[in-house]
Amino acid sequence: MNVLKIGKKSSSTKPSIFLDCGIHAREWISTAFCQWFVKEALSTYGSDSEMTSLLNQMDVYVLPVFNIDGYDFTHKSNRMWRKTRSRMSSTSCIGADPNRNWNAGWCTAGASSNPCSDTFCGSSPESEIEVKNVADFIRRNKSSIKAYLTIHSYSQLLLFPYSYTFQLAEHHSELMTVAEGASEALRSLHGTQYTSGPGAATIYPAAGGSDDWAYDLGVKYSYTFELRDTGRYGFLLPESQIKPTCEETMLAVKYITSHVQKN
Ligand code: ING
Ligand code: ZN
Repeated sequence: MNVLKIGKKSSSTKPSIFLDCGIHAREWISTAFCQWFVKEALSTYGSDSEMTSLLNQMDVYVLPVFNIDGYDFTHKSNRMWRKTRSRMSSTSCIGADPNRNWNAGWCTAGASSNPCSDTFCGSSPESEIEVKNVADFIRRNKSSIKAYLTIHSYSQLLLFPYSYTFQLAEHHSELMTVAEGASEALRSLHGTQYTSGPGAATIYPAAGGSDDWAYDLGVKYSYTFELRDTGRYGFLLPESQIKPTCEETMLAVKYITSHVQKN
């Protein structure tokens, strides 16, 4: 797995933001967004004041493809694959859901203990090597990481903790205010409407998700994006929508990073 660190070089550790794409194999617009983000960062540093200030003050860790084996499988065998491609000796079913495998209310809601299910939570928290690697990375850099952003599709939602419980997060009102500002920024470009809220109440209860785990570790600004669309094309978002989706999502991401920088 490769993670990029983007930011102005510094002799001391800068505060940082962690961004991942492609936790789920079939959500191709997600991996497209990380690629777009890197291009924008490199091509607008020095000309765009918001990007310049962000990369001067902070580092952005970009994990462009989280679920590498699953992503490869969607190109070669099954376009609708979601999970990892790990094997267990006890079953012929393959893979676990990398967004049900984190140690956050693990396997208590909206997840399955059946290895053949698309929402299989895995044999234990962090049983999936991809999840273990990213969790280790975030734990190791915990003191610098101020925000965790993870990109999924589809449904046009901006979600934040919690998904494993209906309880409101300690920073619920700030997380909600920032999410609504980000959604408004996103909508300003092409009119795409997003709904903001805690995962459990906004999409469905689901334990073992990465945003809940990062938040409980102490990363306050922890958000899950569900990009376009709302179901017409779903995971098979047409090529013509890649650019507008990435452009509008950039505005929301920049809104959040600006807020994080100020806090
Ligand atoms: N949706 C997410 C999923 O993993 C989610 C929703 C977000 C669940 C945050 C848990 C935590 O099911 C998609 N489309 O993957
Ligand atoms: Zn997903």
